[in-house]
Amino acid sequence: MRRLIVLMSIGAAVVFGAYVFSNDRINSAAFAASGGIISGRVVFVGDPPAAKKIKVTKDNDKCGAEVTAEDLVVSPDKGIQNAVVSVSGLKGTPVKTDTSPTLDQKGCTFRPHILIVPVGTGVDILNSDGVLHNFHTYSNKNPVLNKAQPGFKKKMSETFAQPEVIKINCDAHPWMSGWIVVTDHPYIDATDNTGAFKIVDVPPGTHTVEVWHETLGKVTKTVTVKAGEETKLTIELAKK
Ligand SMILES: [Cu+2]
Repeated sequence: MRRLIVLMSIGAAVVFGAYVFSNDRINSAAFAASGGIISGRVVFVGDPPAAKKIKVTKDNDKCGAEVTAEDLVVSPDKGIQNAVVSVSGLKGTPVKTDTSPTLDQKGCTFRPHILIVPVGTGVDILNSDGVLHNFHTYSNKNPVLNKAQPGFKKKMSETFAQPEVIKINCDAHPWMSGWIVVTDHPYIDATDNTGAFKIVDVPPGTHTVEVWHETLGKVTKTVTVKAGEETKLTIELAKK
């Protein structure tokens, strides 16, 4: 009996192992066939200006005495945060997460400063401050939104049907600004606080990578992607 149990265990392990192995092989084969990765950093050329401070003139108990301007955020090693990197001319379904994309109004700033949103997906607009905000979009392709969000209204949901880079402001706090980037494809990322980005599953071939930053403008770069490989880029932006 004991020997039988041992044999059964070995058998189960072999079957389980074979399953895991074959599953891994299928996954890696699918990845290799489907595309490569474009990753890297967006960096500032020259000496970055010191971060600007903006005086907070109301709701100071929730928003503090000042906020740091986010129109140009550069790390000590010159990585530019909040640049949007995308691959031009590719079609695909945007990456959707299990939870709704979320834009919070916190400390009288938009968090995150740049939110990438798939077309047609509900965006939760939160009010963590509990003060009156007024959400205002400056869009051309999507309807303009100009909505008061009183302190008691913790959440609003909005959907954007057309791909567009939309500037957002708060009419109650003029220093509040951010961006909603509505995308109809998955080949897009915003740089983090080190200036890093990563775009996965890019079809093999030669592509144009576009970088956009709200005050430094746009640059493009040609890149060749190979299946299953990671292509690293350093993209430089300078003050115009
Ligand atoms: Cu506000």
